[in-house]
Amino acid sequence: MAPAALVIVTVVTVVIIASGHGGSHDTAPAPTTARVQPSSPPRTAPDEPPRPAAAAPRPVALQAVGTMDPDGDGQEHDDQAPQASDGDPATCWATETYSGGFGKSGVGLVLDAGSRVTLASLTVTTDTPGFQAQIKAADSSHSSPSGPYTAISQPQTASSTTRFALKARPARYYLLWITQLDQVAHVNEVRAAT
Ligand SMILES: [Ca+2]
Repeated sequence: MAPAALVIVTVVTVVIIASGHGGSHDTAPAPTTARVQPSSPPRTAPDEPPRPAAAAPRPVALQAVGTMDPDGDGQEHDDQAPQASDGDPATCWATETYSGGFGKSGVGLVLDAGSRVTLASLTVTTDTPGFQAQIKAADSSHSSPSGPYTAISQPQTASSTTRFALKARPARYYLLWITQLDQVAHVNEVRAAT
């Protein structure tokens, strides 16, 4: 091949290569500019009804004012009763001591709320756990510390701190009714809440 022809072929080849690369940079697809939509609209607050303000527990002071011993002599360390509501966890009302077995349907501690109130819970603390007890309330129509009383909790075996859930029932007088014990039961403090 003549030198001139070789130059022409070379130039043409360079032009073809250059044009083959040309334009390749502007063929990228247009970027997607659409916003990503959430799959569902944002949640609004759940449709829960507002809680009534009265649902908040409110402490109710109880005064231990007496005892019940219907199967015995009618007394059960009555003078110690106030020590179950004196705010001092070290002092207590103690049942009498039953060394030969309990042998009674129960003995009780009478609690006075001061006025008729519907309690939701009553909590007992003791340094003699293991006795069985339940909570009773005086019939509304007979607002008397001597009852008659109706059970408003399930019986429970007392721990150091025992919370009794109560059936809603307005009453002024409540009874911690102890139905089983090992020789003696102490009630160091009682407290209640609506
Ligand atoms: Ca006490």
